[in-house]
Parts: sequence; C-alpha cells; structure tokens
Amino acid sequence: MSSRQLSPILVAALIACSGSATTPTPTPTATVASVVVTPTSLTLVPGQGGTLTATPKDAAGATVSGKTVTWSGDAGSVATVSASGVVTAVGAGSANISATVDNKSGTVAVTVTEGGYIGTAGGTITAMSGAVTLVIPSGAIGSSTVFGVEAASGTPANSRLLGGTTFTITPSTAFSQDATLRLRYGSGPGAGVVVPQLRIARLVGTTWTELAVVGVDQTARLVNGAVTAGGTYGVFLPPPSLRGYAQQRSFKIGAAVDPTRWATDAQYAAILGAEFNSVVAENVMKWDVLHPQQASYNFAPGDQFIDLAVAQGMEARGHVLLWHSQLPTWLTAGSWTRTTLLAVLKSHIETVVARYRGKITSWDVANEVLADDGSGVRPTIWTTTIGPDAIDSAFAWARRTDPDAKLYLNDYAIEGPGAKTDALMALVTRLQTAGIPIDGVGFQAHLTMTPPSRAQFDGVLALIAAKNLDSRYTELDVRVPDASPASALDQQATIYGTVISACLAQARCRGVTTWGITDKLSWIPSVFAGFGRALPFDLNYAPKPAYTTLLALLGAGLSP
Ligand code: 9MR
Repeated sequence: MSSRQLSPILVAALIACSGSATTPTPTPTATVASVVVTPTSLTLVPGQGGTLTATPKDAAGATVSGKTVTWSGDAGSVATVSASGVVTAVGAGSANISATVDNKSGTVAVTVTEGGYIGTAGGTITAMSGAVTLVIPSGAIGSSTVFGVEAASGTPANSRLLGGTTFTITPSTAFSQDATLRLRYGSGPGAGVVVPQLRIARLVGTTWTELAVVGVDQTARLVNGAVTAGGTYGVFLPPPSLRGYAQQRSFKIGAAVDPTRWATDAQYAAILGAEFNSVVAENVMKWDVLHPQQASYNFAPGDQFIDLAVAQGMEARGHVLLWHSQLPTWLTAGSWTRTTLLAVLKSHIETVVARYRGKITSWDVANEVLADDGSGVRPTIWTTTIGPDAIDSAFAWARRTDPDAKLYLNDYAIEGPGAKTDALMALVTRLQTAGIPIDGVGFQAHLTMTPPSRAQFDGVLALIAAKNLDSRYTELDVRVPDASPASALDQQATIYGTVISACLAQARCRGVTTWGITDKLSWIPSVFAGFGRALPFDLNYAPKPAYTTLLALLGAGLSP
C-alpha cells in the first residue's frame, strides 16, 4: 500500500475528527423549491407599468424569507423589468418575465397589446407597427387613459375605403380638444388618386363620415386627421375629380388663383385642392405687384402662391414677364431709351425667374404682344421703346435664368383661324428662325358663346404642333349674357367640352387652365358689362354643367 492509499477506516476517522473539531453545526436553512410570481399574468399597453411580486417557497409550500430575487425578461422590445419587479410595457407582443431565487425560477407571461397609455399631460401612441399614431394634446383627457388600438373588423364596405387602413381606438370617450390621428397608407392608391386629397373617415353607426383634409405626409405615407374621440377610422380616397382624371392622363387641369383667398377661403381652397393640379397667379406675379418700385421687389404674394402650390403638390405656372398691362407707374411714367428700358426688362426677368427657378414649370414670357388687327406685333411701351426684339430678349433671358422652365408666348383671340392667328404663326416662325428659345403657345381662350368650331381649334393646335411647339389653353372662360335662360349654361358646358376635347386629342396640348374657379370672383363682369357666369363653378361655388362636362370628358375611359 502506498502512502497515498489510506485505508477506509482511517479516512472515516479523519472525517469524524475534523467535523467535530472545527465546524459548528449550521442552523438548517430552508431550501427554495419554487418561486411563485403574482399576478400570474399581466396585460399592458405600451407605456403602461405593472408590478410583479416573487415569493420563494420551500418544498412544503412555506415562504422562504430573506432571499434575493433576480428579475429577468426579454430583451426589452416588449417589456422591461426593474430590479424590484416593476414591468414597463414597450411594444406589442408577449414576453416571459422571470424571477430567480437560488437557481429556482418562476415565470409570468406579460402580454403587451396594441395601444398606449397617456396621462393628462398628453402624449403620442404609435400602434400597429406605425400604421396608427394618435397624438393627444395636453389637457385633452381628464385622467390617465389606457387606449387600445385594433384592426377594425366587420366595418361596412365602402368603395372609397383604402384596404388595410381601418382601425378602432378605444375608449371612444370624447377628447376636450382635438387630437391628431395619423393613418398610414400603403401602396394602395393607384395612379388616379390625388394623394394630397386622401382623408380620414370615421365610422358613425354604419356610415363613413369624412373628416376635413388636414394634410398628408407623402414621405411617411401618413394621412392626418383631427379627431375628437376614439372610434373606428379609415383612410378614404377622394371622390372622382378633374384632378384625379388629369393625373392619370399626365394632363394639367389648372386655375388662375388669388393666393390670399386660397389661404383664407376654405371652400375655395377645397375646390382647388380637389379639382386642379396646376395653378397660375391671376395677378400677383405681374409687374405692378411684384416690382412696385424700381429698386425693390414685393415677393411675398408670389412666394405665398408658390408655397401653396408646392404644399398641394400642384404645378405652378408663371404669369407674366413681358406685358403692357398692370405695369407700375415708375415704369409707365418713366422716360426710357432702348438701352435703359432693356436694362430694366433684363433685370426684372432675371430677378423674378431666378427667384422661382425650379418652382415654376412654365412661364408666360410674352403676353398679348400681337396686335388685335393681325398687323403684327402690338405697339407697347416695350415694343416701341425697345423694338419687337424686346420679345426675343425676354425669351433669351428667361431661358438663360431657368433652363428647365418651358417658355410660352401667350395671347387671346388666336384659338381659331384669322388674321391674328396668321400674325402669331409669323411671329413664331421669326422667333424660331432667329434661334429664340420658345417652347409653346398659350391660347388664353376668353371665349364667347360663339367660339371657333372644334375643327378650327384642332386646326390651330395642329399648326403649333407642326412647329414642334407645345400648346395649352391658359385662361379659359366662356362668358354668358346675363339675360340668357338657364339652358345657356348647357351651351356653355358644350363649349368647355369642345376646348378640353381638342386639347386631349392633340398630343402637344399639355393642359387647360380656367381663368378663376368661381363666377363670384371672375374678372368678366367688371370688364364685360351684362356678362358673367363664365367659369365652371357658380357664385356659390357649386359645380355647373361646365364642370360636369369637363369631368365626363377627362374621365372618359378611366376609372376614378
Ligand atoms: O383677371 C385679371 C384681373 O383680375 C386684372 O384686373 C386684369 C388686369 O389687367 O388682368 C386679368 O387677367 C388678364 C390676364 O392677366 C391676361 N389676359 C387677360 C386676363 C383678363 O383680363
């Protein structure tokens, strides 16, 4: 036997000796056999907290005191748990939270449902993976509230409801101030949907009721609505509109506007936003508004016009750079030479076109430069002091300042054949031969009840297309004698229809702009006494037969 191989007897003796000699007998400590966590399950909404309690038990079920509990849970995407067992819900889902004592654990399932917990100071709930956001302002709810959000089921069908966007927010208690609801739209809207016109609708009983358009964030694909309570909401498509149909055809349907009214008259703004994808300033980009003193510009109204157009996703046209009307008195009363007036014109065009570079898609560079009698260029301050080449220079400076803007020659009484139209073609030919950058011809189309025929409209549009130029109807209205019977409005509608049909049939005709929206604000009665009712919306902004005809023709063969 080696020295390392002790006999079993000796080992037993050694153990007995050491135990009794150096270690006192310990007080028996109860062994933890299980850990009981209460409550047994916990359901919260994001932002809401709950407290868990862990109780270690021995094998007999008695509580073991004096033990340290360690809490652990998921990585924190659903809920977090503190060292003292306080759970805070983070995002929808379920997670197991465990309490561990001496290697024994108890687990509880924490379920976080869609919704949020908001106190009286207000806050934001983001639910359904960002498809629903509810922003409650401070003071809008009287006490802290748990809001639930779930996909709305069994909602009444509506062909204007965008699939996958209906949600129910509980409770439906009213807020004392409007909250903002944002619903995300997916790739659902088709080409004809005017995205800035998407709106939120609320289910009231079995009826979907639209909320006013508050705004659409096209980058985040969110439709915003002001809501006064919980309830069932969904995204609504706008009704069929000139704008929706025009969009599907890559066509421009425009209106001349007054930005002040646009910003202050909700009814006007609603019609514009719904029906038009192109705007032109009826007055605020003219010399008298834009350039009131030789040394100073007044850009505020023009800027407002551009900002509104951008916010509404509309094309903005520029009107006007070279015109003999609505000029400031410093200009009309000044004494000019060819050289000094050319300098004034150059500086104005460069300043204005640069200011709106990239924001104006096309400019009426030269307006009404043709003499009414067809004799050629109209004698004006510009064309007499500078000469007819004032027109050439205006186009050249505009092109140099904004190479991307389309440059138009714009005039009236050239929609059909005649001496003035012949003079138009001669001027176009001269400009093109001289290498002047002209892109299109604008036909104002301030029409009477006896306009050119469809064939005549077609013929002139074809002449312009043959010059490799675009065309547009830029100031369309059809004045009706005040004394006419109601049926005159049907006749007027036919004329509107003829114009838009001619444009739609000519590939180079880019769009139709009406000179205003409503008869209430039309320039016609103040200039043509005894005439009015020239526009597609009446004095009370109601659509007229002209509107119905435009809608039918633009929408022919398309789905809304
Ligand atoms: O509609 C415009 C009206 O409010 C102005 O008082 C007027 C001043 O000349 O200009 C009107 O618009 C004109 C446009 O600028 C050019 N073509 C003829 C339009 C109707 O007169």
